[in-house]
Amino acid sequence: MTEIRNNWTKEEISEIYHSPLLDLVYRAASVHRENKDYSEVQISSLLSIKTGGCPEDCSYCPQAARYHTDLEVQALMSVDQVTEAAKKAKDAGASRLCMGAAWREVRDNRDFDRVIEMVSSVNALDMEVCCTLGMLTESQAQRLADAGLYAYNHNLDTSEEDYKRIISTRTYDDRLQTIEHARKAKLTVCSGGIIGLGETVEDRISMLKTLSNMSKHPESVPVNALVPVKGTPLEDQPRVSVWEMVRMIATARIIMPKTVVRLSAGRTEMSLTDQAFCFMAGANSIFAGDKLLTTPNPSFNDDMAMFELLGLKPREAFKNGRNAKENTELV
Ligand code: SAM
Ligand code: DTB
Ligand code: SF4
Repeated sequence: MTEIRNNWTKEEISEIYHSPLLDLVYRAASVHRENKDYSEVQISSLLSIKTGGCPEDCSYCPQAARYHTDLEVQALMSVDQVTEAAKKAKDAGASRLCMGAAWREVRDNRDFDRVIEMVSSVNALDMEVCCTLGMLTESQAQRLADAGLYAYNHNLDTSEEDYKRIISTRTYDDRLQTIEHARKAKLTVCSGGIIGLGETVEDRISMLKTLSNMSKHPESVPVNALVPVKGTPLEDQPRVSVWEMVRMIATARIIMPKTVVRLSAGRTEMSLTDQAFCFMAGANSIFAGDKLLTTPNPSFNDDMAMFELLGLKPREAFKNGRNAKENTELV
Protein backbone atom coordinates (compact mmCIF):
# COMPACT_ATOMS: atom_id res chain seq x y z
CA MET A 1 0.00 0.00 0.00
CA THR A 2 1.20 3.51 -0.81
CA GLU A 3 2.16 5.72 2.11
CA ILE A 4 -0.24 8.62 2.74
CA ARG A 5 1.74 11.87 2.98
CA ASN A 6 0.65 15.31 4.06
CA ASN A 7 3.99 17.02 3.51
CA TRP A 8 4.37 17.16 -0.27
CA THR A 9 6.51 20.11 -1.34
CA LYS A 10 5.81 22.26 -4.41
CA GLU A 11 9.06 20.97 -5.93
CA GLU A 12 8.00 17.34 -5.56
CA ILE A 13 4.51 18.01 -6.94
CA SER A 14 5.97 20.00 -9.83
CA GLU A 15 8.38 17.20 -10.68
CA ILE A 16 5.49 14.73 -10.83
CA TYR A 17 3.28 17.12 -12.84
CA HIS A 18 6.02 17.77 -15.39
CA SER A 19 7.23 14.19 -15.81
CA PRO A 20 6.97 12.72 -19.34
CA LEU A 21 3.26 12.16 -19.98
CA LEU A 22 3.33 8.41 -20.42
CA ASP A 23 5.54 7.93 -17.35
CA LEU A 24 3.13 10.10 -15.37
CA VAL A 25 0.08 8.12 -16.50
CA TYR A 26 1.84 4.81 -15.87
CA ARG A 27 2.81 5.83 -12.35
CA ALA A 28 -0.68 7.16 -11.57
CA ALA A 29 -2.31 3.99 -12.95
CA SER A 30 0.04 1.89 -10.79
CA VAL A 31 -0.83 3.88 -7.65
CA HIS A 32 -4.50 3.56 -8.55
CA ARG A 33 -4.30 -0.22 -8.93
CA GLU A 34 -2.39 -0.61 -5.66
CA ASN A 35 -4.96 1.35 -3.71
CA LYS A 36 -8.34 0.84 -5.29
CA ASP A 37 -10.47 -1.33 -7.50
CA TYR A 38 -9.66 0.74 -10.57
CA SER A 39 -12.68 -0.55 -12.48
CA GLU A 40 -15.14 1.02 -10.02
CA VAL A 41 -16.27 4.53 -10.78
CA GLN A 42 -18.35 6.53 -8.36
CA ILE A 43 -21.32 8.23 -10.01
CA SER A 44 -22.66 11.49 -8.61
CA SER A 45 -25.67 13.29 -9.92
CA LEU A 46 -25.89 17.05 -9.55
CA LEU A 47 -29.06 18.94 -8.76
CA SER A 48 -29.27 22.70 -8.63
CA ILE A 49 -31.77 23.21 -5.80
CA LYS A 50 -31.53 27.03 -5.95
CA THR A 51 -30.31 28.57 -9.17
CA GLY A 52 -28.76 31.96 -9.93
CA GLY A 53 -28.98 35.32 -8.20
CA CYS A 54 -25.81 34.72 -6.17
CA PRO A 55 -24.20 37.81 -4.58
CA GLU A 56 -20.62 36.53 -5.06
CA ASP A 57 -18.40 37.56 -7.98
CA CYS A 58 -16.71 34.25 -8.91
CA SER A 59 -15.59 35.15 -12.42
CA TYR A 60 -16.24 31.69 -13.87
CA CYS A 61 -19.79 31.35 -12.60
CA PRO A 62 -22.98 31.77 -14.59
CA GLN A 63 -24.97 32.00 -11.34
CA ALA A 64 -23.44 35.25 -10.07
CA ALA A 65 -26.21 37.90 -10.14
CA ARG A 66 -23.84 40.63 -11.34
CA TYR A 67 -23.06 38.96 -14.69
CA HIS A 68 -25.59 38.99 -17.49
CA THR A 69 -25.88 35.39 -18.52
CA ASP A 70 -28.91 33.67 -20.09
CA LEU A 71 -29.62 31.87 -16.87
CA GLU A 72 -33.13 31.55 -15.47
CA VAL A 73 -33.15 32.30 -11.75
CA GLN A 74 -35.02 29.69 -9.72
CA ALA A 75 -36.06 29.82 -6.07
CA LEU A 76 -35.34 26.96 -3.69
CA MET A 77 -36.97 23.72 -4.87
CA SER A 78 -39.53 21.86 -2.76
CA VAL A 79 -38.61 18.74 -0.78
CA ASP A 80 -40.91 16.67 -3.03
CA GLN A 81 -39.25 17.92 -6.22
CA VAL A 82 -35.84 17.03 -4.83
CA THR A 83 -36.94 13.57 -3.67
CA GLU A 84 -38.37 12.85 -7.12
CA ALA A 85 -35.17 13.96 -8.82
CA ALA A 86 -33.11 11.84 -6.41
CA LYS A 87 -35.18 8.72 -7.19
CA LYS A 88 -34.65 9.26 -10.92
CA ALA A 89 -30.90 9.67 -10.45
CA LYS A 90 -30.75 6.53 -8.31
CA ASP A 91 -32.70 4.51 -10.89
CA ALA A 92 -30.26 5.68 -13.55
CA GLY A 93 -27.33 4.37 -11.49
CA ALA A 94 -26.13 7.29 -9.35
CA SER A 95 -25.03 6.43 -5.81
CA ARG A 96 -24.62 10.04 -4.71
CA LEU A 97 -26.75 13.14 -5.11
CA CYS A 98 -25.02 16.47 -4.83
CA MET A 99 -27.38 19.38 -4.17
CA GLY A 100 -26.02 22.80 -5.11
CA ALA A 101 -27.34 26.21 -4.07
CA ALA A 102 -26.23 29.56 -5.47
CA TRP A 103 -25.67 30.95 -2.00
CA ARG A 104 -22.72 32.87 -0.60
CA GLU A 105 -23.28 31.19 2.75
CA VAL A 106 -25.83 29.22 4.69
CA ARG A 107 -28.14 31.28 6.90
CA ASP A 108 -30.15 29.91 9.81
CA ASN A 109 -33.56 30.47 8.27
CA ARG A 110 -36.50 28.54 6.80
CA ASP A 111 -34.66 27.82 3.57
CA PHE A 112 -31.98 26.00 5.55
CA ASP A 113 -34.70 24.08 7.46
CA ARG A 114 -35.97 22.94 4.07
CA VAL A 115 -32.51 21.85 2.93
CA ILE A 116 -32.25 19.81 6.15
CA GLU A 117 -35.50 18.06 5.20
CA MET A 118 -34.14 17.42 1.69
CA VAL A 119 -31.04 15.81 3.17
CA SER A 120 -33.09 13.46 5.39
CA SER A 121 -35.37 12.56 2.53
CA VAL A 122 -32.55 11.68 0.09
CA ASN A 123 -30.61 9.87 2.81
CA ALA A 124 -33.67 7.69 3.37
CA LEU A 125 -33.32 6.52 -0.26
CA ASP A 126 -29.96 5.02 0.67
CA MET A 127 -28.05 7.45 -1.46
CA GLU A 128 -24.98 9.32 -0.31
CA VAL A 129 -26.09 12.92 0.06
CA CYS A 130 -23.74 15.77 -0.70
CA CYS A 131 -24.42 19.49 -0.46
CA THR A 132 -22.62 22.53 -1.79
CA LEU A 133 -24.20 25.59 -0.23
CA GLY A 134 -21.33 28.04 0.17
CA MET A 135 -19.76 28.96 3.50
CA LEU A 136 -21.08 27.43 6.69
CA THR A 137 -20.42 27.47 10.43
CA GLU A 138 -19.56 24.46 12.54
CA SER A 139 -23.07 24.27 14.02
CA GLN A 140 -24.66 24.40 10.55
CA ALA A 141 -22.32 21.61 9.43
CA GLN A 142 -23.37 19.63 12.48
CA ARG A 143 -27.07 20.09 11.67
CA LEU A 144 -26.46 18.79 8.16
CA ALA A 145 -24.48 15.84 9.52
CA ASP A 146 -27.26 15.01 11.99
CA ALA A 147 -29.77 15.00 9.11
CA GLY A 148 -27.65 12.36 7.34
CA LEU A 149 -25.41 14.45 5.07
CA TYR A 150 -22.49 12.34 3.86
CA ALA A 151 -20.27 14.88 2.12
CA TYR A 152 -19.80 18.62 1.83
CA ASN A 153 -18.41 20.12 -1.38
CA HIS A 154 -16.43 23.31 -1.11
CA ASN A 155 -13.87 23.89 -3.85
CA LEU A 156 -10.65 25.85 -3.54
CA ASP A 157 -10.93 26.48 -7.28
CA THR A 158 -7.39 27.86 -7.73
CA SER A 159 -4.26 28.66 -5.72
CA GLU A 160 -4.20 30.98 -2.73
CA GLU A 161 -1.96 33.34 -4.76
CA ASP A 162 -4.41 33.47 -7.69
CA TYR A 163 -7.63 33.61 -5.66
CA LYS A 164 -8.12 37.41 -5.68
CA ARG A 165 -7.97 37.51 -9.48
CA ILE A 166 -10.91 35.10 -9.68
CA ILE A 167 -13.05 36.05 -6.66
CA SER A 168 -13.00 39.26 -4.62
CA THR A 169 -16.03 38.76 -2.37
CA ARG A 170 -14.41 36.20 -0.04
CA THR A 171 -10.94 34.96 0.85
CA TYR A 172 -9.05 31.70 0.55
CA ASP A 173 -9.05 31.57 4.31
CA ASP A 174 -12.88 31.73 4.39
CA ARG A 175 -12.85 28.73 2.11
CA LEU A 176 -10.40 26.77 4.29
CA GLN A 177 -12.42 27.57 7.39
CA THR A 178 -15.62 26.13 5.97
CA ILE A 179 -13.74 22.95 5.08
CA GLU A 180 -12.53 22.84 8.69
CA HIS A 181 -16.12 23.23 9.94
CA ALA A 182 -17.26 20.33 7.76
CA ARG A 183 -14.38 18.23 9.11
CA LYS A 184 -15.27 19.03 12.71
CA ALA A 185 -18.82 17.80 12.06
CA LYS A 186 -17.27 14.54 10.73
CA LEU A 187 -18.59 15.09 7.22
CA THR A 188 -16.51 13.75 4.38
CA VAL A 189 -14.91 16.55 2.36
CA CYS A 190 -15.12 17.09 -1.39
CA SER A 191 -12.81 19.87 -2.53
CA GLY A 192 -10.99 20.53 -5.76
CA GLY A 193 -10.69 23.14 -8.42
CA ILE A 194 -11.02 24.38 -11.96
CA ILE A 195 -8.37 24.52 -14.65
CA GLY A 196 -8.57 26.88 -17.60
CA LEU A 197 -9.22 30.05 -15.57
CA GLY A 198 -6.03 31.62 -16.96
CA GLU A 199 -3.99 30.34 -14.02
CA THR A 200 -0.35 29.31 -14.31
CA VAL A 201 0.90 25.76 -13.88
CA GLU A 202 2.45 26.99 -10.59
CA ASP A 203 -1.05 27.92 -9.41
CA ARG A 204 -2.28 24.40 -10.15
CA ILE A 205 0.66 22.96 -8.23
CA SER A 206 0.06 25.32 -5.34
CA MET A 207 -3.62 24.28 -5.15
CA LEU A 208 -2.64 20.60 -5.22
CA LYS A 209 -0.17 21.31 -2.40
CA THR A 210 -2.89 22.91 -0.26
CA LEU A 211 -5.22 19.93 -0.84
CA SER A 212 -2.58 17.28 -0.24
CA ASN A 213 -1.16 18.99 2.85
CA MET A 214 -4.50 19.03 4.68
CA SER A 215 -4.23 16.95 7.86
CA LYS A 216 -6.70 14.58 6.23
CA HIS A 217 -6.90 14.53 2.44
CA PRO A 218 -10.32 15.37 1.01
CA GLU A 219 -12.21 12.13 0.38
CA SER A 220 -13.07 13.50 -3.09
CA VAL A 221 -11.21 15.93 -5.30
CA PRO A 222 -13.16 17.20 -8.32
CA VAL A 223 -11.06 18.37 -11.26
CA ASN A 224 -13.19 20.70 -13.39
CA ALA A 225 -12.31 22.13 -16.77
CA LEU A 226 -13.74 25.63 -17.03
CA VAL A 227 -17.03 25.72 -18.93
CA PRO A 228 -16.81 29.23 -20.39
CA VAL A 229 -20.24 30.82 -20.15
CA LYS A 230 -21.30 33.87 -22.16
CA GLY A 231 -21.72 36.92 -19.96
CA THR A 232 -19.13 35.87 -17.36
CA PRO A 233 -15.71 37.59 -17.25
CA LEU A 234 -14.08 34.33 -18.34
CA GLU A 235 -16.34 33.76 -21.36
CA ASP A 236 -13.44 34.02 -23.81
CA GLN A 237 -11.04 31.69 -22.06
CA PRO A 238 -9.77 29.01 -24.43
CA ARG A 239 -10.73 25.43 -23.52
CA VAL A 240 -7.98 23.51 -21.74
CA SER A 241 -6.33 20.67 -23.57
CA VAL A 242 -7.11 17.14 -22.42
CA TRP A 243 -3.43 16.64 -21.58
CA GLU A 244 -3.70 19.31 -18.90
CA MET A 245 -6.67 17.47 -17.40
CA VAL A 246 -4.69 14.22 -17.57
CA ARG A 247 -1.68 15.82 -15.81
CA MET A 248 -3.88 17.30 -13.09
CA ILE A 249 -5.76 14.04 -12.47
CA ALA A 250 -2.63 11.89 -12.51
CA THR A 251 -0.78 14.21 -10.11
CA ALA A 252 -3.77 14.29 -7.73
CA ARG A 253 -3.96 10.47 -7.87
CA ILE A 254 -0.26 10.07 -7.04
CA ILE A 255 -0.14 12.53 -4.14
CA MET A 256 -3.58 11.57 -2.70
CA PRO A 257 -3.68 7.83 -3.39
CA LYS A 258 -6.88 6.98 -1.47
CA THR A 259 -8.92 9.96 -2.64
CA VAL A 260 -11.74 9.71 -5.15
CA VAL A 261 -10.61 11.92 -8.05
CA ARG A 262 -13.56 13.17 -10.05
CA LEU A 263 -13.40 13.99 -13.75
CA SER A 264 -15.93 16.80 -13.35
CA ALA A 265 -17.08 19.70 -15.56
CA GLY A 266 -15.95 19.77 -19.17
CA ARG A 267 -16.75 16.23 -20.33
CA THR A 268 -19.08 17.33 -23.16
CA GLU A 269 -15.98 18.65 -24.95
CA MET A 270 -14.04 15.41 -24.45
CA SER A 271 -14.04 12.34 -26.70
CA LEU A 272 -14.30 8.81 -25.29
CA THR A 273 -10.59 8.43 -25.89
CA ASP A 274 -9.88 11.62 -23.91
CA GLN A 275 -12.00 10.35 -21.03
CA ALA A 276 -10.41 6.89 -21.18
CA PHE A 277 -7.03 8.57 -20.68
CA CYS A 278 -8.39 10.37 -17.61
CA PHE A 279 -9.63 7.06 -16.12
CA MET A 280 -6.25 5.51 -16.89
CA ALA A 281 -4.63 8.46 -15.08
CA GLY A 282 -6.61 7.61 -11.96
CA ALA A 283 -9.97 9.36 -12.23
CA ASN A 284 -12.56 7.20 -10.50
CA SER A 285 -15.65 9.35 -10.35
CA ILE A 286 -17.84 11.41 -12.67
CA PHE A 287 -20.89 13.61 -12.54
CA ALA A 288 -23.55 11.87 -14.60
CA GLY A 289 -26.90 13.13 -15.87
CA ASP A 290 -27.55 15.48 -18.77
CA LYS A 291 -26.98 18.63 -16.71
CA LEU A 292 -24.27 19.72 -14.31
CA LEU A 293 -25.73 22.60 -12.29
CA THR A 294 -26.69 24.87 -15.19
CA THR A 295 -24.61 23.65 -18.16
CA PRO A 296 -24.88 20.45 -20.26
CA ASN A 297 -23.23 17.13 -19.46
CA PRO A 298 -23.21 13.81 -21.38
CA SER A 299 -26.39 11.73 -20.99
CA PHE A 300 -26.64 8.77 -18.59
CA ASN A 301 -27.06 6.45 -21.57
CA ASP A 302 -23.92 7.68 -23.29
CA ASP A 303 -21.99 7.29 -20.05
CA MET A 304 -23.25 3.76 -19.50
CA ALA A 305 -22.17 2.90 -23.06
CA MET A 306 -18.75 4.36 -22.25
CA PHE A 307 -18.53 2.27 -19.05
CA GLU A 308 -19.43 -0.85 -21.03
CA LEU A 309 -16.78 -0.08 -23.63
CA LEU A 310 -14.06 0.59 -21.05
CA GLY A 311 -15.01 -2.21 -18.66
CA LEU A 312 -15.91 0.16 -15.83
CA LYS A 313 -18.69 -0.33 -13.31
CA PRO A 314 -20.61 2.05 -11.05
CA ARG A 315 -19.56 1.92 -7.40
CA GLU A 316 -22.27 1.21 -4.84
CA ALA A 317 -23.32 3.78 -2.23
CA PHE A 318 -21.71 3.82 1.24
CA LYS A 319 -18.99 1.47 0.05
CA ASN A 320 -16.96 2.29 3.12
CA GLY A 321 -19.80 2.27 5.62
CA ARG A 322 -22.54 4.80 6.14
CA ASN A 323 -21.08 6.02 9.41
CA ALA A 324 -17.51 4.95 8.99
CA LYS A 325 -16.62 8.19 7.17
CA GLU A 326 -13.04 7.04 7.44
CA ASN A 327 -12.83 6.18 3.82
CA THR A 328 -9.38 7.51 3.26
CA GLU A 329 -8.22 4.58 5.39
CA LEU A 330 -10.26 1.97 3.57
CA VAL A 331 -10.40 0.90 -0.02
N1 SAM B 1 -22.24 28.57 -4.14
C1 SAM B 1 -21.53 27.46 -3.67
C2 SAM B 1 -20.03 27.62 -3.72
O1 SAM B 1 -19.55 28.45 -4.46
O2 SAM B 1 -19.36 26.89 -3.01
C3 SAM B 1 -21.91 26.15 -4.36
C4 SAM B 1 -22.17 26.14 -5.84
S1 SAM B 1 -20.82 26.57 -6.91
C5 SAM B 1 -21.60 26.66 -8.47
C6 SAM B 1 -19.83 25.06 -6.93
C7 SAM B 1 -18.63 24.97 -7.79
O3 SAM B 1 -18.99 24.90 -9.15
C8 SAM B 1 -17.64 26.11 -7.77
O4 SAM B 1 -16.81 26.10 -6.66
C9 SAM B 1 -16.83 25.83 -9.04
O5 SAM B 1 -15.74 24.98 -8.75
C10 SAM B 1 -17.82 25.10 -9.93
N2 SAM B 1 -18.16 25.89 -11.13
C11 SAM B 1 -19.00 26.95 -11.21
N3 SAM B 1 -19.06 27.43 -12.46
C12 SAM B 1 -18.22 26.69 -13.20
C13 SAM B 1 -17.83 26.72 -14.57
N4 SAM B 1 -18.31 27.63 -15.42
N5 SAM B 1 -16.95 25.79 -15.01
C14 SAM B 1 -16.45 24.86 -14.15
N6 SAM B 1 -16.78 24.79 -12.85
C15 SAM B 1 -17.64 25.69 -12.37
C1 DTB C 1 -17.73 20.55 -8.74
O1 DTB C 1 -16.52 20.50 -8.49
N1 DTB C 1 -18.24 20.79 -9.92
C2 DTB C 1 -19.69 20.82 -9.88
C3 DTB C 1 -19.98 20.53 -8.39
N2 DTB C 1 -18.66 20.42 -7.82
C4 DTB C 1 -20.84 21.42 -7.61
C5 DTB C 1 -20.27 22.04 -10.47
C6 DTB C 1 -19.83 22.27 -11.91
C7 DTB C 1 -20.61 23.44 -12.41
C8 DTB C 1 -20.34 23.72 -13.86
C9 DTB C 1 -21.07 24.90 -14.35
C10 DTB C 1 -22.57 24.78 -14.25
O2 DTB C 1 -23.16 23.77 -14.69
O3 DTB C 1 -23.20 25.75 -13.77
FE1 SF4 D 1 -22.17 31.94 -6.10
FE2 SF4 D 1 -21.00 29.56 -5.86
FE3 SF4 D 1 -21.34 30.70 -8.29
FE4 SF4 D 1 -19.58 31.74 -6.62
S1 SF4 D 1 -19.50 29.68 -7.51
S2 SF4 D 1 -21.11 32.87 -7.82
S3 SF4 D 1 -20.57 31.40 -4.64
S4 SF4 D 1 -22.95 30.00 -6.93
